[in-house]
Amino acid sequence: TSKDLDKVKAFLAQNDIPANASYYGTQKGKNVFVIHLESFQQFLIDYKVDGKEVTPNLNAFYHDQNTLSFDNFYNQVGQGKTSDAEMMQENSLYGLSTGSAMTKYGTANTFEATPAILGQQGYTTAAFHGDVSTFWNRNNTYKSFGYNYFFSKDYYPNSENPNYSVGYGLKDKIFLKDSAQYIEQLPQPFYAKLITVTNHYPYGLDKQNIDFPATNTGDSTVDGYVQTAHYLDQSFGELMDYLKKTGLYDNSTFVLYGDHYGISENHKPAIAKLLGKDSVNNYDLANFQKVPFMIHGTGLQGGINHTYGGEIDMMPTLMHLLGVSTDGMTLFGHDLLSPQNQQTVVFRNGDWVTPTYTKYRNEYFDTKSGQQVYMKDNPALQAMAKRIQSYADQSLSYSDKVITGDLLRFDKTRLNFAKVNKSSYDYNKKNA
Ligand code: GP9
Ligand code: MN
Repeated sequence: TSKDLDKVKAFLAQNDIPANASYYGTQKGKNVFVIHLESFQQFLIDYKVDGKEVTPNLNAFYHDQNTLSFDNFYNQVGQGKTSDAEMMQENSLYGLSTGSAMTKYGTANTFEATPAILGQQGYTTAAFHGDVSTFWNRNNTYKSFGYNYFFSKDYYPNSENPNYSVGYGLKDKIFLKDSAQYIEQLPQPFYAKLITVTNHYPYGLDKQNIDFPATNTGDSTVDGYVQTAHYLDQSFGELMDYLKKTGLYDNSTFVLYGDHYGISENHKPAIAKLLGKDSVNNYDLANFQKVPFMIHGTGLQGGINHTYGGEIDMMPTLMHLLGVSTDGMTLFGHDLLSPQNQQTVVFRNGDWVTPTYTKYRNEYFDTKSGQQVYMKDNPALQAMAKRIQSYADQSLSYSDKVITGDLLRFDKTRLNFAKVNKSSYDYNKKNA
């Protein structure tokens, strides 16, 4: 009911923080590229194998003076994996504790998603992905999010040719190259989301595309990861080279993020080897959940930002850079550039990270030193854990209520927000 939404809004109002005035609106009106880096973890940035960088193009981008790069940024997905990352990135709503929110609620629910909001600001919005349109119920969910266009596998030349695909879909080099052809034709300003897929478990690549040494952890499901990550990096580099030639590079803002881990916690000995450690504990595993988050724009004041945050924070951060007010929006994340950011990262299972303490799998650690800390005889930890846990639990349960109760349909406070007309969109190639 609308009373339930009032409770959610009251909770969000208690935790509301102002934007950073020196960044607000600095990217206003620019084209936006969102590049979803499949299964890409932060540890890959500047990582070397046999003295060679795995991802030279992404590393250069990460260190560019016009890139804001976050190095304490965590994935917060649950079982919905990619779709949870998308839900957070587009809506600042968490995925659900089980299953995929996009699959269960994407078709019927009301959302106030980034494409719909930017559509109202005069943007053309399009999503691109080299898999079939139905995966994670994207074909329906993107209508609810307000995407004008969704270019899925059918739209790409030769997509039926098995040599053009590996794993879940088109090879990233082909996918990004052909997507650029569509993007160039979009009316500007546009918001274009590109979801890559080659760097996906089980990290397979045809011989001719392998251009990097595998690691030798002895774990065969892990050792190909740097090879597909390197391939993703090359695809990204080729896209950037192309966009520089067309001029789109200069009048666009780029948002890059890794959606979730590539190497699961079932591979602890291999993780230890990759990190150069004898073994890994829960603190190392919490750190291993870090993924990249980078925003690049010409003239943007870049640098490596150590603020603690996660995927839920991407949308308010981007909105403010674009000069779109988030007042009245139902967002569970916070602008990572706000000087008042509370830096509380909530994992989908209720664990959390702050700059002071990390809670992971019922153990507590000093976030700075990595030392395990114990509740007993530690009043500072007790007080903080109680406060943070309550915030984490409330955030997750209120976000769940928004989705399971379809609460945004009751949102009367955002009078200016035109409701998305789902039936006005047709993503079927046959009708395009
Ligand atoms: C498939 C892709 C993979 O379309 O996006 O999703 P994931 O398995 O990473 O959740
Ligand atoms: Mn994924």
